[in-house]
Amino acid sequence: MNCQKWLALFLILLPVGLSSVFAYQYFFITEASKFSAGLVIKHSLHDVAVTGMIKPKSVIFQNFTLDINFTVTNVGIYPETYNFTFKANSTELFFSGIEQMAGDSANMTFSWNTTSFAKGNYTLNAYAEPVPEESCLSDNTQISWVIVSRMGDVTGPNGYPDGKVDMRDIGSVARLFFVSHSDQMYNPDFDVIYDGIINMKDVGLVARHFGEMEG
Ligand SMILES: [Ca+2]
Ligand SMILES: [Ca+2]
Repeated sequence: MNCQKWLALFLILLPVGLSSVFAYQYFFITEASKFSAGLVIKHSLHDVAVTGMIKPKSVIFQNFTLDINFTVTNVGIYPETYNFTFKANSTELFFSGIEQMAGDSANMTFSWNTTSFAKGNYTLNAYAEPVPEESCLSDNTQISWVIVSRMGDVTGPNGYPDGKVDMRDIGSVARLFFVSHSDQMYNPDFDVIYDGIINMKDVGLVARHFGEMEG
């Protein structure tokens, strides 16, 4: 829920109340709207938010590095000091203390080297710790996900890495041969050497690991 939208919703109620032919309805709706709007305004004064988390791809090979971008914003009306944390599952990967004037945004990039991470599905959690008197907490968290896979394993029968490198993986990359990031068909997960173009380097890397699997 975005708290600012609730404020707009309550204010819209006001004219609805005015046009009512029943005085008691008018009274009830306007008074309730004023009360609700007042509550929302009061609670929106202190409000920090994670306003962006961008991951370039959803599949990353173990031992590779994924750059993740974050934006945090002070959407309240007071200067705030707060903590930002980024976790993959329960592991804290990045921490930053933030100091912002009202309305300010900050961008951060974290390079996640997956070398010491087990292969598997990771829930990414970007979190702005609430400031005192903040009640709008729904915008303090953004969630995403990434799969860390074995080298060469980009897909499987269900569309996700399946632990083995076979013709399905090579075919998926080869089918996008010479597709670049500006093309609609471009899939960053198949741009395994992540440079904005799917070419022989990408196909070659996957092909070199052909036949490898878990166990
Ligand atoms: Ca596979
Ligand atoms: Ca590439």
